[in-house]
Amino acid sequence: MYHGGLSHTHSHHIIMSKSGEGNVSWNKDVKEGRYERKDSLFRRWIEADPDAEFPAEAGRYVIYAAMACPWACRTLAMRELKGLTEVIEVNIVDVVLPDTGWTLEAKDEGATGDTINGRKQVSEIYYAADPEYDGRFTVPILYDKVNDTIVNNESSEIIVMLNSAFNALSATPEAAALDLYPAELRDEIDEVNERVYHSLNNGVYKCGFAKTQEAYEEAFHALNDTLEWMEDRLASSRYLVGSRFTLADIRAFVTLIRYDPVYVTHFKTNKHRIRELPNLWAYTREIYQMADGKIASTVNFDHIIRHYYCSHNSVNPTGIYALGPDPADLLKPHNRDSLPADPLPIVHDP
Ligand SMILES: N[C@@H](CCC(=O)N[C@@H](CS)C(=O)NCC(=O)O)C(=O)O
Repeated sequence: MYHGGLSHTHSHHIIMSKSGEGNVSWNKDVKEGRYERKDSLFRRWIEADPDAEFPAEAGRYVIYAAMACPWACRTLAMRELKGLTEVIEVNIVDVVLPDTGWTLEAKDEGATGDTINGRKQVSEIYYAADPEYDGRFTVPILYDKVNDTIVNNESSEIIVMLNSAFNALSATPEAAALDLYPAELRDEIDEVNERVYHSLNNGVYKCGFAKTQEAYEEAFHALNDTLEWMEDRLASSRYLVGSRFTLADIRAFVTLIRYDPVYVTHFKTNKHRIRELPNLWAYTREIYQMADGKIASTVNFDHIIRHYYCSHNSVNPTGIYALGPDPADLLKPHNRDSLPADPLPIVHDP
């Protein structure tokens, strides 16, 4: 079983230290001007085995997510592709993230509030799971109703669980069979993920939250090198790891889809727009259109745009949000069919 880079034991009391500052990380987790994302601290696993500590069961687990959040939306895309929408509930936080942390007041269209316990703050879920919790109050959260606890709050691990632990409960045999982390490709997927995580997924945040020119420039160059490397790779390869759509593509997509409307301006990642890199742009459109719009259903531009521009007061004090570009562009033909692709055994609902 894959456990990611860190142990998933409760070592967090050692890792985390008390901080008197606000909860949100973009002001707090900065060292010598560089934004340093902290590791997630709940790292337990749901397993197919009915005797496991957290066995896969219908109706037992809930994902708390922000539609704005690229990390959370990885897990929502997997839940859709794996036919698990009737098996795992989703609760959506409010659009704007105040200094005190994510709220669950169903303030915005598309925000559900906490339909399970009626909690108003994401931090309350963390304290229910661990009254001594001293880490960040992030989404996504994979929550267990039976024990009122958090199983895991690290999206890169939640998507691996969703890929295989719930297969017996998937809506269709095709969705159950869908394997986006096949054993024979894991080394290559992990290698791509490593680069894409540091320089792209987290790289855009390092640009946006940098507090020195030097830190910004370092992140900016690494980010653009990776985008250019991906653009080259996608000239002859349908997906990031050859002809097979994998977790590497889901993980890249959630950042690419936010790039032009948000990161280019808000995070100053303006060397390229994805729309000007033909292969990356066509690749982004293909994924958006994939699987009868199942992935597109996890993309909410209203939440994405308002969240970023209106939450990060230190980056954008006026809270004015930028309106472009037209998201309808995503529905233009992707023309990637000339590159070989393994068939994606998902598709229609029963
Ligand atoms: N490594 C985590 C990162 C999650 C994360 O940073 N989520 C952001 C939203 S995009 C968050 O909840 N931030 C609240 C905070 O930093 O206080 C994962 O991939 O699950």
